[in-house]
Amino acid sequence: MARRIMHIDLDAFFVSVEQRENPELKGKPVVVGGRPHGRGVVASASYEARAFGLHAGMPLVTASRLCPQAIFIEGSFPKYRDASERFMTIVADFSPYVEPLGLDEAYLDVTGFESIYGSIHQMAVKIKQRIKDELGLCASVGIASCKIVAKVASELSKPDGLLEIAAGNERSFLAPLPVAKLPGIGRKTERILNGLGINTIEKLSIMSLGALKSHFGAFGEVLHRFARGVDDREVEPPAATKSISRETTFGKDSRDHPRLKATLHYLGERVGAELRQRDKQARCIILKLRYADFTTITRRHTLSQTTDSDQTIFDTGVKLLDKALSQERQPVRLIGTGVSNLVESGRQLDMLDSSARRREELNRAIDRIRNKYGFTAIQTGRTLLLKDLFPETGEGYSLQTPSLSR
Ligand code: TTP
Ligand code: MG
Repeated sequence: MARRIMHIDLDAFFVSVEQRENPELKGKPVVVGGRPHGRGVVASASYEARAFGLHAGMPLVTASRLCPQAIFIEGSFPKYRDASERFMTIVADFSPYVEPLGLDEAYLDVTGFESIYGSIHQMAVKIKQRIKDELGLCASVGIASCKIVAKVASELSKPDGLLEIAAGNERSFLAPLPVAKLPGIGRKTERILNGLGINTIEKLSIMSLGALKSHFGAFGEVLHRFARGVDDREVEPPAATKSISRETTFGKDSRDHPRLKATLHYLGERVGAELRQRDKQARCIILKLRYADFTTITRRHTLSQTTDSDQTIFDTGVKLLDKALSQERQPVRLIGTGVSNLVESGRQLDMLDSSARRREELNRAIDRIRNKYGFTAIQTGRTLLLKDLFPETGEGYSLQTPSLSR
């Protein structure tokens, strides 16, 4: 099936967040980046400011000369990060194949999604609407058969745009555009190309591969493909979590075995809960210790079967702990436990034997209560000892777990 790729980019992102919070800024030339006479550069300019020639990267001094009436705002990053996270969450509701780029951009592989939304165009309309309703921001969307064309399309459609390039039209769509519109072509490449008389993407697309390689090396091959609207790069979701771990530093160094074990149990339950929440199983259990002199060791044990059970994480951790302590006399400053070599769980309860199954069901029941009332709503028998270590665990019920002890 021919691929459909969507590129979404928020319009004048930093500025739009400021305008959302202060409607007086709407419809005006606004710049986020700092004081007009400071040494900084423009980070984001409203479209009204762009009409005066202002753009990202321009020194603020130049910007205030070109557009003295512009409103300059220093900006505050946590606000933008928050909006960015919410943007990515909305987008992730529409496709599991999302590749976030920076703060305000994402690629989505939406191949085959027309069956859900009627058309990919309709899907894009819905995404834009949710971003508007829930974030108060405008997004521009490009749709095409590959990343590069989708990205150029979203850029060209701005602001508040939506542009779909039909399969087969990639090259003719790019052809008339100036070379600088092709992502990857910066000032320097543009200058070299212009020096060779290459101003449009069409002219770039008919340059020989040999000539491009002689000027730009390996990048010449990329230019050759991109200029013809050819780009087989996949949409790559961020690398999956490789390990999960928790650790804690004691207020006072300790070699007290029950205390070390109880802490390990508490940390192991946290690791197990996250493992199950992510629907993963682990093959490798990790123990980390830091001794009083700051020497830090990590010990691993590989299981014969994958697990997501608190009990297995704990039992394995204790074995590693006992072995490590037998080889070292110092008290412990920090203890941690974790899991790695993760696989999708794809768990089938029926395949487990009855005691493993009971344990599994118990773990899940505990997870449900903790999700509802907080992690410390339940303490398993072994972690009760931690009340003085973690006073906040003193609240809530305690659940003795005889079924966990064999
Ligand atoms: P962009 O998406 O490149 O720009 P934009 O969202 O402001 O405008 P457009 O409508 O053209 O998409 O970058 C997103 C944000 O990243 C931008 O609002 C501010 C920040 N940024 C910088 O801090 N410095 C920069 O040089 C650029 C390009 C962006
Ligand atoms: Mg943007």
